[in-house]
Amino acid sequence: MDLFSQQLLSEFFACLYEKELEFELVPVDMGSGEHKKEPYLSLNPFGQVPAFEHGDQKLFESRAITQYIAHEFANKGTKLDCPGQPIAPLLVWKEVEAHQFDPPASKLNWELVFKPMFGTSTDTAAVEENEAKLAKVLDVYGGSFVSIQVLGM
Ligand SMILES: N[C@@H](CCC(=O)N[C@@H](CS)C(=O)NCC(=O)O)C(=O)O
Repeated sequence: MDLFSQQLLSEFFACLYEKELEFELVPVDMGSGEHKKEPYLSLNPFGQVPAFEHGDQKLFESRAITQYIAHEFANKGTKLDCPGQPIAPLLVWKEVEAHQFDPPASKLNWELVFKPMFGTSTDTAAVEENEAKLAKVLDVYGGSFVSIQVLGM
């Protein structure tokens, strides 16, 4: 089982350790553009980290990878699904995380953390634009809609 990534990804480590799985972390040198060339592109044709290999199975997209691990190793380690719990809030808020929260948060991570690390300059207009988008999402997360719909308060 191999996890290809440039950085330490807490959600994968949490998932792999909870499932008590052995794996190898294969570093991808994004600074030299390793993720945009073969052989990495054969793991993720979009040239992004992370990617994951389990036997003949090759996966990319972080949410697909963690869901695959939870499903494939359902009977090992900690149970990561929630049988018997209402499914609707889980489905909705998983999509919100993927489509509302993650795009501006990832962009800010890229501009403010990775670009300086690789010695390239931060796009300040992109930072401003994505800070504003993220603030709107965080307002929803902190608002009464979430308290009622998700937390049932
Ligand atoms: N939707 C993808 C996003 C992956 C992603 O944005 N990866 C970033 C690093 S955290 C990346 O590879 N950026 C380099 C690029 O897009 O060229 C996932 O969740 O796996």
